[in-house]
Amino acid sequence: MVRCWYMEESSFDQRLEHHFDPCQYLSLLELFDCTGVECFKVDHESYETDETLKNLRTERGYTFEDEIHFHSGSPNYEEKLQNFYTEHLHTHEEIRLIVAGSGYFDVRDKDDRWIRLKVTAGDLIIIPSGIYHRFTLDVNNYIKAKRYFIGIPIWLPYNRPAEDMFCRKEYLERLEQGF
Ligand code: KMT
Ligand code: NI
Repeated sequence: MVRCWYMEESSFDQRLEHHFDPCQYLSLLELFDCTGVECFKVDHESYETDETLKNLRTERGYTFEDEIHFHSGSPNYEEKLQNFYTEHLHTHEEIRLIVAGSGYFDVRDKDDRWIRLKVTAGDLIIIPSGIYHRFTLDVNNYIKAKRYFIGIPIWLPYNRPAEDMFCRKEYLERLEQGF
């Protein structure tokens, strides 16, 4: 299951956990309330027949899927790692099911503080459109994830600041109203 905590912001090695002392964990409900991020548990060994995934696909209408594989031997590894870790948003939800390996998604809460989400095999996360976020591998340097999308996929990141974008304004309204 996804674990999440407020992260301290030192720039020292992005692949570490970056806990405060003492650690400041959040429950998944607290995470949802202050970000709108949703987390689910899926059987990663037979995800094709997993009921949770099946229901999400039909209820939310995912029509596209592919797989992303990212590790220290990937082409342009350093550049990609930095691009993933540059704070950005998207005009659509970012839906990821981790099938192997692990990593961190960082998301900004309503007070603009970083929350670090540790994802491992079987974690499915939905990052709302319009929220500032980023991704990094952890010290194991390996992740394999399924990506889902409603319609024709648009993976374009818009780096912060993107305050004038419609999806940003819409996100802030939903955050204000409590999703
Ligand atoms: C993304 O779009 O930032 C990613 O998919 C991160 C790498 S795979 C979990
Ligand atoms: Ni993204």
